[in-house]
Amino acid sequence: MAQDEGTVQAADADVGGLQRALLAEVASAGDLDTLDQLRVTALGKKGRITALTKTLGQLDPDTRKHLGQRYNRLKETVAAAITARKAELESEALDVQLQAERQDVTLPARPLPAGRIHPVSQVTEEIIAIFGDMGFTVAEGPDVENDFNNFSALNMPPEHPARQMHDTFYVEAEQDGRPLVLRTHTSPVQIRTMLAGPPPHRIIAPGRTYRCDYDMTHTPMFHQVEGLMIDRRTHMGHLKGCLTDFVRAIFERDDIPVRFRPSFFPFTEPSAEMDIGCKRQGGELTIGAGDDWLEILGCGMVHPKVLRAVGVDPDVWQGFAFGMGIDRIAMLKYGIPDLRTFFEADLRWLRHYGFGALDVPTTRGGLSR
Ligand code: 2U9
Repeated sequence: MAQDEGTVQAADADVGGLQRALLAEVASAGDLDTLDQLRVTALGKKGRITALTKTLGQLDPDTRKHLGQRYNRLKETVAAAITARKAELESEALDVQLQAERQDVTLPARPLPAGRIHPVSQVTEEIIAIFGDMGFTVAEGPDVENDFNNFSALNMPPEHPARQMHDTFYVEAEQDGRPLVLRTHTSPVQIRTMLAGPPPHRIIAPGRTYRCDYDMTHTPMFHQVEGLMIDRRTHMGHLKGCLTDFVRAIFERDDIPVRFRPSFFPFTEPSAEMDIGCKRQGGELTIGAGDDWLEILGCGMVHPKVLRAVGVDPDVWQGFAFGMGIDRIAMLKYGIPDLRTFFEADLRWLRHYGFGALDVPTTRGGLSR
């Protein structure tokens, strides 16, 4: 059957008008919601273009074919216009969002929180920085220790009188038939280090230690740092040089006189206590050249029995060890009179004696402010 010319011309004109109208609406859609509404009213199941295609069934085949193609082109044209407008609107929306969430990366950083670093933490970092420069690494161990690591391996067998001096806190748990303890010194860290691997060793062990004691200069928890250097030819001269350099670095004075007095510790032989020069005047203590001495740490050559206890041959390996109270160093260095105030968590005290989070001590950049 021939194409119905009249119907075709009228429909063509309608489609042309509808296309112009729809494209104009698409172009003027101001946001994504409006555009989507438009998509539904034009192309949806009950939309205007869909309604047109439903009329095709009543037409003769030629007209149906012609108009079918025409409607399809209309559909494609409108769909393409909607897609393009959608991309435009999304890009505009992103621009608006980026503008609203704009960050000025040149603004200064937020002010640091007001917290302060505790003097014990600061001095610990200072000590780590000094020994770090000498090649010592930091070793750590648990606060709850077994009898072997805390006592027996350190030449303090059960019933040894030195054990009494430690005022030990016992834990209600046992290992190998002996109670566990809160470590009375950080020496068990050196024992663990030597059990874990062969010499040479060059470590420091800073950390919490516990003894049942409480007065102006003792608290049940305090901080120690101990050091251990084991090598084939390590001798007392190395010990003296290393610790002399250390005290001059920590107190930031090159002229501090030092002396070593003989002493006794079960775990070192020979043993010594190290004093540094100071001046006492009108109740004030100044570290450095003066007519007085101040005990600062204990040290010695590691006892052969201690080396044997951890499987190190004392005829091949030897070395030195030392120990000191970190809290006491902090008191001396920063003029803090009462040890007990360290552990009172008094904010006013901390604001006064504490350090800024960015005062990170290094031997080059300065240890303290
Ligand atoms: C091993 C071998 C030897 C560690 C040492 C001292 C001397 C010492 C005290 C100082 C003040 C403890 O805080 S304090 O009461 N310490 O005098 N410490 S030698 O000797 C060791 C440690 C581990 C394996």
